Amino acid sequence: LSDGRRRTPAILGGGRAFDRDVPVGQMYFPTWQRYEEALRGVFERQWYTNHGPLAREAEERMADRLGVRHAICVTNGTIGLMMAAKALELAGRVITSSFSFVATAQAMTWAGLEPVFADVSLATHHMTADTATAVLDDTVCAVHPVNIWGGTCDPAEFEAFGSQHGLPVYFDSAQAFGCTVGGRKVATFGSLEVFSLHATKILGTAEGGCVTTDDDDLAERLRNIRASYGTHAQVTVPVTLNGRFSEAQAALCLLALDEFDERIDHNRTTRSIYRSVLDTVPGARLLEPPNVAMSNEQYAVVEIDEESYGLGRDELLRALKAEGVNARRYFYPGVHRTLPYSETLPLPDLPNTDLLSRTVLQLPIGALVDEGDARIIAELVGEFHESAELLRGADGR
Ligand code: T4K
Repeated sequence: LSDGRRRTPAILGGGRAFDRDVPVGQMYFPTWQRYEEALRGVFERQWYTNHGPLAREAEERMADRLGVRHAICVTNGTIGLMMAAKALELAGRVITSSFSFVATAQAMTWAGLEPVFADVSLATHHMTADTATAVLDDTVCAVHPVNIWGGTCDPAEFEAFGSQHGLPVYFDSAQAFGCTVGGRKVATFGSLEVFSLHATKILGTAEGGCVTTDDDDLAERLRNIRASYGTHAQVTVPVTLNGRFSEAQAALCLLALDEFDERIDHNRTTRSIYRSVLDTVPGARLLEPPNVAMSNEQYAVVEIDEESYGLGRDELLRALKAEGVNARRYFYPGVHRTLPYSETLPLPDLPNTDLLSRTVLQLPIGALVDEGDARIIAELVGEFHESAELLRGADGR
């Protein structure tokens, strides 16, 4: 590769560039020794869940890190989104982005709401006040922007939009933990924000989530919903569930907070390698996380322009997979084209979402990708551009 030698791409029968599958997920975990040490205390105390000492400490440290009054840790991000809708006592239709993970809309459906899909900006991949306005009507009861790619929408713009139309605004910030916008930390915008702490996220607790808010009453409602009227003063809520954060999750969370800044640094280095190589490849553009002053750098998102790159996104994906590069086409298709929405809702006109879902590719980044891996992957993208004619239509079978 970097020495200029030509190799036969694996999809055409050559040897694989990697002898393992390189994942897109972050997969940052502490060493086994550190985790064992933390879990020893859990076993000694024989207190495994139900808001134990590690969960309480994790919530304090999360709130501190995020600069918010309340950080309510939950079993996973999806449950956090379901709880959010119930805590806000929403009823009706909610504007959101279809260019997201299906859980964004599915959590609404669980909560008895109907998603109204707004389009996104081609430049930022995020919903804007303009695209939300285009689908706004009297049946809408809230706005739910989604922050993706370690970037965000313009959250202050949405706060103003909510005030102007008398609508609560709550954010799916599953992919934006640790980001800042114009001097304000993501976690403090709108009525509340929901983060995912899944293993594929930069602050991973295997499964996990966190709901943040500066509103004391809302926080109390969320805590009551989380644990069947829970651990704090009881307040009336529409419904409860079990969204508890176990001590095992909390142990991982505390260790992850210790390592968080190093993880961002590692991701930043990986992205800079991708950027330096991909800058020389026509038609393969690395997206910079939009709107943020600081990003968690947790995604390497590439837009493939078929005409100048020479191959379509899916052809590139197949060629990468054959090499052991487990790139992903998040988010394909847009949620509006997935079940049940494709059958139960009129198909909305979302040209930008449809275009991005055909052209965007996630490259591996995170703990399991070192500088050498990133260089090889970026060079493969360049090599496939050079060999586009040979590769067009190849399916590796
Ligand atoms: N809102 C947004 C905007 C979200 O992105 C998400 C989650 C949510 C809401 C909901 O939050 P959670 O309820 O999940 O906390 C993955 C994640 O499971 C999901 O958390 C994430 N977004 C979504 C974007 O990606 P899949 O179905 O693509 O995951 P999977 O199993 O295919 O793994 C992805 C990559 O990571 C592969 O390369 C394999 C690798 N991997 C994965 C796991 C779990 C590993 O190497 N080891 C592992 O343990 O959804």
